Amino acid sequence: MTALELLRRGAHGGLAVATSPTSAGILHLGLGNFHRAHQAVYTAAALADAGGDWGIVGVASRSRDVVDAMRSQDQLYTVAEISPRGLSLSVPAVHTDVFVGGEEPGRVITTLANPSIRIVTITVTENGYSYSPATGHLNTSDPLVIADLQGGAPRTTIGQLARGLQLRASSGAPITILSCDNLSANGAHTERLVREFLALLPGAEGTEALAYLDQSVAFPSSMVDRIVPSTDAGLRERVFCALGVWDEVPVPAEPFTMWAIEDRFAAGRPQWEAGGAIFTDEVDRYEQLKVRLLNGTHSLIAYLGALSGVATIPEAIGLSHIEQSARAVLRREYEPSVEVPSGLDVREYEAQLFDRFGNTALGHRTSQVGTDGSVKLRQRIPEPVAHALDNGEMPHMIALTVAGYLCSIAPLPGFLPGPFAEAMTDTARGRLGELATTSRDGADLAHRVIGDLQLFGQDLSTRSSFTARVGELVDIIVRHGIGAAITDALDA
Ligand code: CS2
Repeated sequence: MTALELLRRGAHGGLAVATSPTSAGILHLGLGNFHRAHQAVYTAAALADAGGDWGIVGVASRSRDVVDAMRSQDQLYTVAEISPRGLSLSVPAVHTDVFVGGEEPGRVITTLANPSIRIVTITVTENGYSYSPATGHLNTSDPLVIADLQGGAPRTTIGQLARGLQLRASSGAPITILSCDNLSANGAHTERLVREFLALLPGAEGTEALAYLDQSVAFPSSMVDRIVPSTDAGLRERVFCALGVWDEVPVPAEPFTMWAIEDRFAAGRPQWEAGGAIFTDEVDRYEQLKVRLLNGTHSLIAYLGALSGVATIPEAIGLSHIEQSARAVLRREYEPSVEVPSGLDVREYEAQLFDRFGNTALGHRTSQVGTDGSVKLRQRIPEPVAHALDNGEMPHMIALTVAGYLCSIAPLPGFLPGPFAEAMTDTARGRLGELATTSRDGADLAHRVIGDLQLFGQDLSTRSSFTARVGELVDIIVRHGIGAAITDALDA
């Protein structure tokens, strides 16, 4: 597929194709499907509306696949909005260049230091920030962080940001670093990790960069939302049938999309409002609402669904006891812990969420949402659990989510979690799996993981009644199955 072909077909077929920008103002770290169906789409709308030098240089962390395919397609690809009503295609032509950061780490730094780049956007997932989930600080025992601190071309995102900013400090050119990952207070979190990295550098090296950060670098927070599954062969075929050209890397996405951003940019920004972005002082509220009501409920559906032998989120939510559990966790346990953004109707938000979870045409997989639970749940559960317990309530459905997670990732000997749970990847799988093989029962496992290991942070490690309830539910799952555990939690 060439740009020309796409543009010609777009002109004749009514396909939305933005005009490619000639120069880049944004460096994006994490060229995955999410970025290509989210920030890229907003940027295309901004360029179509107001123009500007806001092309994107996209950096994939390690994988060559998307980079090679995009290069052979003049950096173009299709976003396929999928709903039970059908397929709607668009081509956000906003990338001026793409490359693999793991192969060219020096280029990440020099691009970041180039004064024509004025924003760095980041989607490297919760797992990509090199911090210790227990403390929230930079994980200085991670060998990759240690290597980045010692010099040479950095491999971690935080190392790349810190080294790039260090180099940029000599020009003094202002820049904005905009995290778009599901981490609470993601701007402040990213800034803290970059500062911790710089503070550990010897002599004046870090001090000068820190002074530059004080003067010229902004780290606003943002809340991003769009369900974006992975690409499969079926989608390539469908796009080919609709478009008549072969796109190797189309991105499937739900029609819904949201981006709430703190309007604190050091060197300008695209008119992302044109794509519907909300600039607000209440990003923290949007973020909590989304990370808890959407992502927290999503995790529950994923673990209960996978353990019930179900491949997709819509199939799982189609089972009445899982739907009931999802409504219970959202209403009784997540919702009371959040402050709703002004003007947002939470009942409408909830109704929309359940429509989104139920999008059968999208087929979002339980194994995808259940992946990396060790890092994701850390963002989703500790505060709502503390909120409930402090109000004298046991959050049974969040305890069930954690029990489902443990049974999926660290099954006790003799328990078979099934193929969808086994397909979930998690950096803690090895460690937790070992703990499970030597645990006496669910109570022992929960105590070791939540208490001793502090997998979900220090505060939760001290909440022994919650840990005990998780352990009880693990034992029910192991002895009587997931259905019995759901009934137990719902009836409690
Ligand atoms: C999901 C998210 O994989 C997960 O954990 O909850 O990726 C979710 O689909 C997005 O955050 C929606 O914006």
